[in-house]
Amino acid sequence: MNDRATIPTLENSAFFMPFSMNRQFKKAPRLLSRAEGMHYYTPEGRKLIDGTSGLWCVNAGHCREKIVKAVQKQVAELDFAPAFQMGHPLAFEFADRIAALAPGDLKRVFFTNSGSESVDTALKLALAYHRARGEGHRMRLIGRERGYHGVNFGGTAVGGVVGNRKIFGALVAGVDHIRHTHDLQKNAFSRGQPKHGAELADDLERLCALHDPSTIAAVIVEPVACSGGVLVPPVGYLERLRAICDQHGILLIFDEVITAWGRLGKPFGAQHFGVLPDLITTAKGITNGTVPMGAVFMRERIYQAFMTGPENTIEMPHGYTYSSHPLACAAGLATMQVYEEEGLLTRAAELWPYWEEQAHALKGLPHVIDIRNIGLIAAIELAPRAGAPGMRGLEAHTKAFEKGAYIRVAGDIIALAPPLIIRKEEIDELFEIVRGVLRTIN
Ligand code: PXG
Ligand code: PLP
Repeated sequence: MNDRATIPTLENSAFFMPFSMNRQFKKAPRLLSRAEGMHYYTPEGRKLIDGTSGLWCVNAGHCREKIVKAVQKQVAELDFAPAFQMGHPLAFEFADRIAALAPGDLKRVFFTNSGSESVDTALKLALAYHRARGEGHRMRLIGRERGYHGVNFGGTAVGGVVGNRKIFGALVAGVDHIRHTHDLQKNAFSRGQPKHGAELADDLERLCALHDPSTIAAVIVEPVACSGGVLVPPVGYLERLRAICDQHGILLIFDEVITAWGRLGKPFGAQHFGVLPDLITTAKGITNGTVPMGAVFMRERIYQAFMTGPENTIEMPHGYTYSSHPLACAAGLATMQVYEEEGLLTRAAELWPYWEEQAHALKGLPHVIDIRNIGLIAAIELAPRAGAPGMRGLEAHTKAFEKGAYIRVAGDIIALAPPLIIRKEEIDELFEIVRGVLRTIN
């Protein structure tokens, strides 16, 4: 029998919610119980337009039939297969499928289960690569202020969002950070890449001079820093970082957990910017958010550096129980099929001008101090309320939920990145809701 008294209410639920205001949420929950295409539905049946692709991951829209069917079929056929010293065919097929989309010679793929795991995997690969080549003295890892690289130890250490690191102690030794690129005085209301700030990449030269470049293994940056508030790289900035890394033998890692899989109008952000990193981390859209998965892409020389020595040795003592999980591979293959059939990996480039126009049309609304955009991403930055930073952002989030849109905020910055299937009428609808919300925030 169902004894109601033993069913926990949401208010005292055991669930310790991630990155959430637990107590506030549990008193006034915002629940989602169903999704389809561009929309979420609440348990009461209210329809919400999805303004941030879930958490930047549902690039083809929700509950796509091909992906659903592929996962259903797979779970009934091969639920799990060990990937250590064993394999299943879909893992090899999926690696080859996504490697074909990757830029340059980044054609070798290591599977993980999330962006955080991809980041820590890439950092470990960088350290091990240098060691394999006799440069084990390269132990330092460089991140960037306001960068987000997930929540595992390595990613937290190279990350630069202060609130995400300060309570966790010393983290990982030998980490330093270059400056972020956000400069509203020079670049407010930029469309696409801001004009000013390529020279901020020279901050890496400062760290090279300080630490000696021969101690630095890798630099990790997001081509567009999304979680930290949508910071679009200034024109020439990424090229300059690449040149400095080349000059000093430092590996350049692009964390493309958000920018990969079509967000900028190409399969990878690196292809949009025309800058080739040494490693790329991905996750999220790789399975359209359906089954957790991540993948690290590396250049051939990195892979080959490990393929030396006797063949009866494990070349990379790293991997996860669920690396190349059959459900994730099935979901990923179906996702790539949907992306290809519907042209979704380039659709952001087509929508870009319209998206940009509609985003910048919000200029002049109360508290709006910046609007910036790239690909199918836009950010609306609000002036913080005196003495209460983040409150305007929080209000925007909850009011949008009431008015029929799900959107993400980072502090007082509204971040929009809808599924790549969005139609122009839906772009209008999304910005109309945001406009209505902004009019009511004091
Ligand atoms: N790197 C980057 C660049 C990311 O954006 C991660 C690593 C970590 O991925 P996992 O799968 O471990 O969460 C991310 C994740 C937001 C938001 O609204 C962004 C992320 C996750 C949740 C919320 O900004 N990015
Ligand atoms: N902790 C223990 C005790 C384990 O046995 C394992 C994996 O076998 C792990 C952690 C790592 O788990 P995963 O491979 O899912 O990351």
